[in-house]
Formats: sequence, C-alpha cells, structure tokens
Amino acid sequence: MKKALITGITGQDGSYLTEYLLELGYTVHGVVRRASSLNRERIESMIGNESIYGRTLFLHYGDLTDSSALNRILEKVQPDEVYNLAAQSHVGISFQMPEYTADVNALGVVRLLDALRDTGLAGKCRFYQAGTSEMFGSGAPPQNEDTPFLPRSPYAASKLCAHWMVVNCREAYGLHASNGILFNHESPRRGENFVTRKITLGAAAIKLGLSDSLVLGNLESGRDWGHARDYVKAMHAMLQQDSPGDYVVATGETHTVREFLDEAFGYLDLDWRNYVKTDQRFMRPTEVDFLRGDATKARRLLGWRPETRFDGLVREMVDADLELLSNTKRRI
Ligand code: NAP
Ligand code: F7E
Repeated sequence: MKKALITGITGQDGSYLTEYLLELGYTVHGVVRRASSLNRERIESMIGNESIYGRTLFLHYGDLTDSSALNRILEKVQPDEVYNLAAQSHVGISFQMPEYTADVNALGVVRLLDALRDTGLAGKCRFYQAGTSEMFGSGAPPQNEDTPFLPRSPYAASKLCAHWMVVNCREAYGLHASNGILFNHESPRRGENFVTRKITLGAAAIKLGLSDSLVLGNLESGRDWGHARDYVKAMHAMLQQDSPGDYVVATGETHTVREFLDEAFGYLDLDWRNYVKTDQRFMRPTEVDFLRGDATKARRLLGWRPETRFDGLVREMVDADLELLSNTKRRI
C-alpha cells in the first residue's frame, strides 16, 4: 500500500484528495496546524470514522514555516508521495500580507524540498506542488504550459518562486517533482471568502430571508472554473507518470463573475441586480482580468478530463448552501 503525505489536508483540495487516495487504497498522512479552535470540518467525516482514522488516516502537527517539524514528519512517515497543498491561498489577502504569503507559499516549498533531500527521501518519494493559473496573470489566453508567466499579485509571485524551485530540484537532483498549474476550482467546501462561495452562500441566505444584500468587488473578471473533486484526480495522475512534468489543469471555458451571479441567483429565481452592491474594499490593486486554460497536455498524457460543467458546479454549491443555512439558520 502506498503512503501519501498531504500538507493542507484541512483545505478544500486536501479533503477531496484524501477521500480519493483512501478510495484508491492509500494510507494518508496529513499535516495540520495548531489553532485555538479545531478547523477540521472538511475532513470531519473521515476523522470521526473509527475504521479510517488511526488506521489509514493519520494527522501530524506541523507548519510550512517550521523546517524541523517538516523534517520530523517526513522522517517518521517515509511517504511514497508528497502533495504540497498548504498555502496562504487568498489572492486579495496576499496584498495585505505579502511577507507571510511569500514565507508560506515560496519558502515553505524550499523548506519541504530541502527536508526531502535531508531525510534521504528525494530519490524515492514523488512530489506534487500546487501551482496556479494566477502565475499567468496578464498572459494572453488560452494559457498553456508554454504561456509566459506575468504574475499580478504577491500570491502569484510567491507561487512562481515555488514553481521554479520545483523545476530546479528536478533538474539539479533528479527529484520526481511535478507542478500542477491548476485553474480555479470550486466546490461546496470552498472557503467562504472566495467569490464563488460568497455568491452561493449569499444567494441562499437571500432566498431563505436570512440576508437582504451581498457586497462584492470586480464583477467583470473572467475565470475558468472547474470542480475540485475532478482536479485532485489530475494531481494524483501526475505522480503516476514515469517522468515528472508541469501540467495545466482547466476546463477551457471562461465565465465572468457576472455570469456566475446570473447562474446562481437565476437557479433560485432571483435577480441578483436587486441585491448585489459593489465596494472598493473588495477590489484588488492589480487584477487578473481573464483566464482560460488549455489542458491539452493533461488530456493527452494523463488522460484527464473535467467531469463537472459550470452550471452543475454552481447548482451543487447553491444546493449545499441552501441545506447548510436551512439547518443552521446562520445569518451571513
Ligand atoms: P485552502 O482551502 O485555502 O486550503 C489551504 C490549506 O493550507 C489549509 O489546509 C490550511 O490550513 C493550510 N495552510 C495554510 N497555511 C499553512 C501553513 N503555514 N502551514 C501548513 N498549512 C498551512 O486552499 P485550496 O483551495 O484547497 O487550494 C489548495 C492549494 O492549491 C493551495 O496551495 C492553493 O494556493 C492552490 N491552488 C488552488 C486553486 C483553487 O482554485 N482552489 C487553484 C490553483 C492553486 P488551515 O485549515 O489550518 O488554514
Ligand atoms: O476571485 C473577483 C476577484 O478570490 C475571483 C484562489 O483559489 O483561484 C483563486 O484565486 C475573481 C477575482 O479567486 C469578489 O477580484 C469580485 O477577479 O474567488 P477569488 P482568485 O483570485 O481567482 C486561483 C487559481 C488560486 O490559485 C487562488 O488560490 O472574483 N471578486 N468580488 C471577488 N473575489 C473575492 N474573493 N471576493 C469578492 O467579494
């Protein structure tokens, strides 16, 4: 049985990847941060299952800013595959916390790659780095592996540093290390301060009479939105290849924030124009206007295809938020 170590296991992608790897028969080890309250909601169902937790799923305290903890965890777990999903992943917040963002997203990867070498795992363990379409920034669409990187935020710049560190490690030391260049992927488990989840939660709250407005920023930007459940399969597929590489993972379809609003509110028979306001505080100093990925390479070499389309994604998120708010009556 293969052993995987996942950093960022408590995040959106970490939770889907854990479920997928457990289904494939892996033993999964996750790195969790110490916090004053437990934030393990997304993996709660697995932690609460006695036939999984402590048998095929294990958690270890660590942090991408703490090299010695990373070394200890790797030494103890001896994983066959490492998936580095941990990050300060919010682009807007990265403008307010550029140093921290670079520490976790860029130096964190340096620490992890060094730890793999220091523990003698570099020759045996495969490595996945969670790269992002944000690295393309203002690069012309459709963006693929040959598109120049023109980052537009501290988040994007930090991820670009990580990207090249991974490329260098495989060239210099022969590490089986791959960069996934993933375009936006969402789900009912998406963090509540990303635009898609903000919209589906907001629309559900308005429908249930728990709120009467929703405040957003730029409605004109275009994103290539897919489903996280589909995207974690591509991460795994990259590490099953004979050679490491870099892969764009995307649907090839772009929608604006406005179109996301149309779909989410329209599904609930609401007109978003009656409820949505915009405010400067949610605008970014520099914006990425339009992303559309060309995932030909992933399709050809990994056999990967997205299974969920845009309308299905939006409806699944709206339905989940209706259910969540109906059960909790939480005001947002
Ligand atoms: P997410 O929901 O924000 O999850 C981030 C995870 O990283 C959480 O488990 C978080 O732990 C952990 N983390 C944050 N700082 C850490 C630190 N200093 N040390 C250890 N763990 C830390 O992000 P996601 O959407 O699942 O994305 C997964 C990865 O893919 C991220 O690297 C993101 O940048 C990248 N990515 C995401 C997308 C997308 O559209 N979702 C697209 C391209 C790339 P807590 O739970 O304790 O906060
Ligand atoms: O913004 C606009 C915002 O924060 C999408 C991360 O997973 O995907 C994500 O980054 C768009 C932007 O995602 C609000 O200005 C309008 O144009 O949902 P987002 P993102 O910045 O695309 C990439 C691939 C990642 O790698 C990242 O980790 O929506 N927008 N109004 C808003 N965005 C937010 N958050 N909140 C608003 O109120």
